[in-house]
Amino acid sequence: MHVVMVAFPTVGGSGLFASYLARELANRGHRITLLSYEVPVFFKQGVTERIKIVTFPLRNYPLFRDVGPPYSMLLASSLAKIARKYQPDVIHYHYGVHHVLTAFLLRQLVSIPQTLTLHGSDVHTLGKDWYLNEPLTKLLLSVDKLTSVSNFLSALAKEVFCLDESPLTIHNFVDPELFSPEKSSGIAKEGKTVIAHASNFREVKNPTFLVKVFATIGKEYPDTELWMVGDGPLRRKCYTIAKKNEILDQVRFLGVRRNINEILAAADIVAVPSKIESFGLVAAEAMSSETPVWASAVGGVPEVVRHNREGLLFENFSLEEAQQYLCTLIEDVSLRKRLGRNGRKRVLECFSPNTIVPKYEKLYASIS
Ligand code: GMT
Repeated sequence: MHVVMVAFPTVGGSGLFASYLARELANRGHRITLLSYEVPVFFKQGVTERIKIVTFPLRNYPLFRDVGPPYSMLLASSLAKIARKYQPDVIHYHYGVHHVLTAFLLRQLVSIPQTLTLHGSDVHTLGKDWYLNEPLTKLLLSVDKLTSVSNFLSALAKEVFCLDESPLTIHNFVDPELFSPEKSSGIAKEGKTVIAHASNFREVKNPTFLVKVFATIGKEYPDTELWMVGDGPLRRKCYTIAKKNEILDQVRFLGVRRNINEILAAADIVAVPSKIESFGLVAAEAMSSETPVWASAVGGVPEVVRHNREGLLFENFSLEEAQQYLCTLIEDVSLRKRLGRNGRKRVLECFSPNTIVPKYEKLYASIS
């Protein structure tokens, strides 16, 4: 099949997942055209065979200084050109906002099957926004088949957009070769028990909650370190909390790293304290790396990490419960080992390319 994949090129979860999916489909013999306004981060170092990256310019005009370029229109006209020239079998958009408008516009230009995957904030945050809800609700109808990355998000999308039926849930997958316990060797831990957190340090990722929890227990466990990986608006606040609580010697701010897989594999615990998460790719990546997860039981996270099986999940941001679970994980090495092994097993069974990609192939065949 020839699939045109449309995604944002940035490091966000939806763009990253679209790149993973493009690569897996290409490995299975499909032809992929990946269309974006820049080369996606994942493909900056080169492209696999059968994947063609096409970029379109985000043309602006002085009059649009404050509103930005007409992204949806530029994308629709690029897609129309590709559709007329190559007659691909299907267009697959990742993320609802902007792309539903493109899907609507494209329908006026050419006839081609279109599917769209809802990823998270396009439903639970922007989808609920009063200004966006009505247009999104109407525009979603331009897409032949909607999917979402968790049962939680599918149910929510049905409610938020008053859909007749829920989007088809196709969970995300992770690459078990890239995220593997074997990748841990590149990282020196100097005998410490390491809790790792990797995010864009936005409100929704709730990194300050993690630092607060660690601040209350860190001193009891002087051989424990908290590694904060990534960058974003709350990084400074996390630093201030750590400083105020005099735990800076145990908290390392590592900044944006390319070797996330090595860090997740080397860590003893991976922390995902998000306020909301439709799936939680980092949790699945940690599981694939045989590292137990300490996370908030929000959104689709419990569909990925099951409490006491692959990790420990605290409810309602109870500081007490979160502290208690973190202490349990720090102290109980055999529990960590058991949860870690279960995590990898679960990824191989439920969230691997071999299990998930055929579901997309089936979906494409059903609408093309
Ligand atoms: O960063 C993005 O591109 C999308 C972002 C969001 O805000 O919707 O991430 C979502 O998509 C990921 C890939 O499907 C999921 O793993 C994340 O859980 C989800 N993030 C949230 O729901 C906050």
